Amino acid sequence: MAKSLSECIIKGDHAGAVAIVKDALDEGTSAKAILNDGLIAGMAVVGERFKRNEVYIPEVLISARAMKMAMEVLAPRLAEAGVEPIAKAVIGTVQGDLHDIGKNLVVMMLKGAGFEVIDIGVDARPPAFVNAVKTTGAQIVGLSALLTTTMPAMEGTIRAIKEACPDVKAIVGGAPVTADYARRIGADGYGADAASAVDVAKGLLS
Ligand code: B1M
Repeated sequence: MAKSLSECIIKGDHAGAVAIVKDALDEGTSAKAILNDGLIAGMAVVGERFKRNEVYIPEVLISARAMKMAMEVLAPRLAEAGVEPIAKAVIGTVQGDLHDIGKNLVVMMLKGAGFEVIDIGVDARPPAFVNAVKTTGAQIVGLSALLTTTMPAMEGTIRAIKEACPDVKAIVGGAPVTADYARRIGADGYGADAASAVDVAKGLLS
């Protein structure tokens, strides 16, 4: 099951992925094994290939759709089995910035890696981040910016988040953002791309 399910996710075969999940559940395979060994394992391969520029955004989106449709079948069984997400992450595009294609890819990759993601959308003001982190108890908060003019909003947002929730780990990313800039504004991590953001988030949890 696991290998063929992973293959369906990698190829973006949503009908195949849904069918395998249904069959595996009927055969008594645990929801956790289906999630970890099939779905997450498949998305991990997609993430690695994306980082190496072996696949591009359309392929990632197609794989993410297959993962999403398979998860719709699996989610109730995961809840019944009490399977918890590996962590919660709040993510948004900062105030003044409407770009969300990259942020949405980060959301998909995080979900694909087993995170529960609270997506607060675009043009998110600092209080929106703070409230979302407080109400959900998220361990990770992600900020995206695509404009040089909205990069400074990251600094103020991180300051507000850290003042209100000192334990949450903040990751930043987006085309104009660099690792050096991330350090200077007090972020805990920087993701050069969506797959790296997942690696960084996992690293900050451990
Ligand atoms: Co805008 N725009 N745009 N735009 N736009 C850029 C960014 C720009 C570079 C184009 C250009 O001039 N060459 C330029 C910015 C220049 C600058 O600041 N130096 C620009 C501008 C100027 C503007 C407007 C000001 C234009 C205007 O109105 N005069 C305006 C601003 C609106 C606003 O936000 N207030 C504007 C508007 C728009 C559209 C609405 C038309 C549209 C956005 C649609 C949408 O997102 N729903 C748009 C688009 C599509 C672009 C380009 C063409 C593509 C951006 C994109 O989606 N890239 C862009 C030019 C370009 O890049 N070629 C451009 C693909 C995406 C997957 O990449 O977002 O970098 P990216 O995400 C990557 C990584 O950066 C990383 O992972 C992703 C996947 O690997 N990443 C993270 C992203 N967030 C992360 C968070 C993380 C970790 C990693 O942790 C939390």
